[in-house]
Amino acid sequence: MTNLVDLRSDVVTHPTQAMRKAMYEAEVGDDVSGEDPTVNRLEDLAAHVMGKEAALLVSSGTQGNLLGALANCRSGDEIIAGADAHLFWNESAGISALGGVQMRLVPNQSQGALDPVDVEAAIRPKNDVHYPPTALVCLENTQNRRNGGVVTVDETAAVCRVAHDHGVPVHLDGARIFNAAVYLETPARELVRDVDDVTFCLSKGLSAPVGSMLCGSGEFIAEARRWRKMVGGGMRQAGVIAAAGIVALETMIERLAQDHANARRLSEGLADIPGLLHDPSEVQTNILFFRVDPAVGTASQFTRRLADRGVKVKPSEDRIRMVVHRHVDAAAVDAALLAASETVKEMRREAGGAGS
Ligand code: TLP
Repeated sequence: MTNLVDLRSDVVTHPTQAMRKAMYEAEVGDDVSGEDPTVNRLEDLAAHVMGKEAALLVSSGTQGNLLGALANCRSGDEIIAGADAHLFWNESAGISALGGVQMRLVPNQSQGALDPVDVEAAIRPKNDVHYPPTALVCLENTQNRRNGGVVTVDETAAVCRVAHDHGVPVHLDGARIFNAAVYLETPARELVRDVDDVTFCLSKGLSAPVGSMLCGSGEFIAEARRWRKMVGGGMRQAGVIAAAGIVALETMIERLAQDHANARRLSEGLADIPGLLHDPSEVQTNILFFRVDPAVGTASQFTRRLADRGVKVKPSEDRIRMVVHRHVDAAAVDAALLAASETVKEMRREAGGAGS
């Protein structure tokens, strides 16, 4: 059966026609030598949008987080991050493996923010040879594993205040920062005002085919540029990629509100399906998680059977994640809900009517 609805991630979005045209027509040069005019334009635009001095085009969000760590830390340092951080769970331990950096985890609050009290308590005392120096605090907004939860300006400021009081810089994994900005109706630059550097993705809800941006001070970006070359991320005529990124930043941000509205529709529909456990009050942006009542079956059984009905989702331990994006409209949401409801009905029948 063909896939009717792909809810695995917003990374599956294809470039728009306007992006394809811009890529076709892109003026290019050798970006490693700083000579690609389209990359330079994108980097200037990203720096402006984030209110930072400079920006760097990187291959992925993972590379943005890696360079954020490499440029801020030395081998033997320690990073403080949320226990649900993407850079802890889903980036192949790159920061530890390539940066020689240890991670100290503090709990994420329900929508993903870190408690400044926890962060302050985790900062290592200086001048004690037993401790690794705390070199960086990492935040994430929106918080992927917390239902795409939104972290507010005040919550970000509070953590930055304690980190900065101890002379520790703050890196933000803002892969989906524009989802937070649209949800809060606050410009992204406000949300990142207090962090020292931020990475965000062009290739998720914004629909560009490739690329993320790392933004920060001129000095920091110069250092990150050196590290990018070292990890093999220096690209040549990357203007072809950057052209789509410019279209993404100029035209694709506001429409994320549609994804949030469709995610809400999906969330409310899921909450009404007996046998699925889901709380719509947790959903703010385009990501949602739910569980299958254990009396009915497991997340992986549900995922397999849903795929047979043409709906692709991602199991994540005992939860199932759905991510709404540009290729999922209201009709696709309704089709996914029907498929989910029929799947659970079938599973409940087989389990002898279990689950409520
Ligand atoms: N997240 C992806 C992958 O984990 C599969 C997804 O589908 O959600 N930070 C955050 C918060 C992210 O969600 C992701 C990607 C990244 C960083 C890494 O971005 P990429 O995939 O560009 O390396």
